[in-house]
Amino acid sequence: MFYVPPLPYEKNALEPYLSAQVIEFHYEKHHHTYCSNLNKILENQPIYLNTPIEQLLKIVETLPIEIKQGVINNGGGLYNHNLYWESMKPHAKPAPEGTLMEEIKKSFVTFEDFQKLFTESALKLFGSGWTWLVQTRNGDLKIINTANQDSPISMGYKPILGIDVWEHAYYLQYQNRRADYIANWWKIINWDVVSKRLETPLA
Ligand code: MN3
Repeated sequence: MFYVPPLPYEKNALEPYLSAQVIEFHYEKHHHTYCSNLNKILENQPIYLNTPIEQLLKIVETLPIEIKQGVINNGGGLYNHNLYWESMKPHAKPAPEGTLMEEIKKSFVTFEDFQKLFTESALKLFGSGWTWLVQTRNGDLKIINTANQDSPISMGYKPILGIDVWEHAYYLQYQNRRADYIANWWKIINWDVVSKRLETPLA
């Protein structure tokens, strides 16, 4: 059985950058629905139901055809949102320190250049999807966009940081102003959690 981890803060804790109302719908409705759909899809597949979500996303291409797309959509939806909520906090630092900062500079020269490229990538994503900072197999950092709930894990990458740019992530508060949502999201990143991902192997 899969479950949705508790939010690591109160629903109003990220205001004014992300409203309690957005979090209420996004976490309680969207996120929980991915999880319950995944459990439903796998209810007769006990082996997969007991596989860690990261492993399941890694082997998604090998899954039986009748469950594969459901796992891509709902397993991806579960994992991506777990990572999204964990990556935010109130009273956040403006930038990472230590290894993550060094690696970002190695790949993007300055932190500001990284932020600019990441933001541009998120702004130009057409339709529903996510923008990610990922680590490739040879250890480099890279910015990618994924469609729908596709997981970077299924592409052989380790997700380090991700922003949900589906309209459901911001529309109630920002309407069509995706740029404002992204600009404010940078103010609530939990860089300690994000840094730890870089240093920890994927489960
Ligand atoms: Mn979402």
